[in-house]
Amino acid sequence: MGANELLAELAGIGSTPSGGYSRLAWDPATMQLREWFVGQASALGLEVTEDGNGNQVAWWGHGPDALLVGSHLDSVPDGGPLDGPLGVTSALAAVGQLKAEGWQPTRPIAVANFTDEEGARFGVACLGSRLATGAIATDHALGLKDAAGDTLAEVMAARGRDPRRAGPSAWLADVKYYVELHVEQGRWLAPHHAPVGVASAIWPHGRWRLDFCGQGNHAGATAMVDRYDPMLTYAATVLAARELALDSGHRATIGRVQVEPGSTNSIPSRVTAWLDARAESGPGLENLVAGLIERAQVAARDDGTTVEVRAESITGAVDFDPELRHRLAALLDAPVLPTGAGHDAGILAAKLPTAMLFVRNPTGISHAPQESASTDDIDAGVDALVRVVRELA
Ligand code: HGY
Ligand code: MN
Ligand code: MN
Repeated sequence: MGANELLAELAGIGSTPSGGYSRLAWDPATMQLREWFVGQASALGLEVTEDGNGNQVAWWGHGPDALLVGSHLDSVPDGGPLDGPLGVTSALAAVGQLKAEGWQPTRPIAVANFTDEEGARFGVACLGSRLATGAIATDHALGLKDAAGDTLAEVMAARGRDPRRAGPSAWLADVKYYVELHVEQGRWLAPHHAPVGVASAIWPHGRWRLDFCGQGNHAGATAMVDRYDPMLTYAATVLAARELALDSGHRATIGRVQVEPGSTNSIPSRVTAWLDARAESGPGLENLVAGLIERAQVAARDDGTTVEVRAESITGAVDFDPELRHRLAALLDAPVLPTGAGHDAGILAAKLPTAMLFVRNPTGISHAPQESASTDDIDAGVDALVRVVRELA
C-alpha cells in the first residue's frame, strides 16, 4: 500500500471533534496505532521488536550497519494527521514498494515508530528517542508525571511494560544511518516550488515551566489596590515574550496555562504556564529566555507576586550530518532548509549520521487540524525515500 492509503487507515484513530487528532503516549489511540504498526510491518515480512522504552522497530534483515527510517505516531493534543504518521507510513510504503520489486538490500533496513516524540503527556520532547540514546537519565524520565499525576513508570507498567527495561537501547548500535521523512512544518518549500526538501539543521529550543504565585482572594470583596494577582504577572509575561521574540527574530510561545483555583469569583492564587522558546542559535535562545525571566521578575515585583522558572525540556542546536545531507540533496536534486521544529532525528543525530526529508506543506500549518500535504507530494516523498533507501542500502 502507498502512504496515502496507509494514512487513510489511521484516519479514525484518536480523531477529535475539530477534525484533528489527540494521540498521546500510551493512551488508547496510540495503543491502537502500535497494533496497527505491528500488523502492517508483519504483513511486509518485517520482524517487529519493542525496546524497553516502547520504541517499535521493524527489521528487514538483522545485523550491523542498518539503515533506519521511520518517525513517530503520537501527536500533540488536537494535532494534524501528518506530523509523525507521514514518516512512518512513507517508510512502510517505501519498504513495501522495494519488496514488491524484488529489490534486495545490501544492509539491514529497519522502520521505527519512536514513542512519545511530542512530549505532550510527560512534558519532555522526544522521550522515546532520548531514553534510547541515553540523552535523558532513565530514572528522571520514569519519574515524570502526566496531568493525572501518574508517572511514566506507572503508565508503562499499566500497559504491561516493565519500566526496569527502560534506558539506553542496544539496538541502536546496529544502526549506521537514520533518515526521517516528515511533513514540512512552516512554509518554505511551497514558495520554492519543491515537493521535497532536505534538512540542514534544527534550531535549539526548549520548554520552561513558569509558576506565578500571589494571594487568592474574593473577587468582589477585594479592592483592586489590595490585590496580589498572579494573573497580571502572567499576562505581562505573555506580552513580554511576544515583544522580545519579535525584537530578536526568535520564537516564543505560551500556549498552555493552568489557573488555581480557577474559580470565576476568586482572584487566583497560582497561575502555571509553559514557555516554548526557539532561536537560530544557542546564545540567541539563552538571551531570549534570560530576558523574559527578567521581565517576569520585574512584573512580579510590581504586582507583589512571585515567579519561579524551571527548565523542563532542552534541545540543543542540531546540524545534520553534512556529508549525508549533501549526498541526499544531490541525489534528489532537492533544496536544503533548516527547521524550527524538533524531531527524533535531532536526538539520534548525536549518535549517528542522520538526515531528514521534508514533504511540502502548502499552508505550513502544523500542530493543528489544518495540517496538510497533497497526495501527489506524499507520493513524491515516498519516491524520494525509495531513492534514498536504494542509495544507502
Ligand atoms: O515541538 C516540536 O518541535 C516537535 O513537533 N515535537
Ligand atoms: Mn513530528
Ligand atoms: Mn510535532
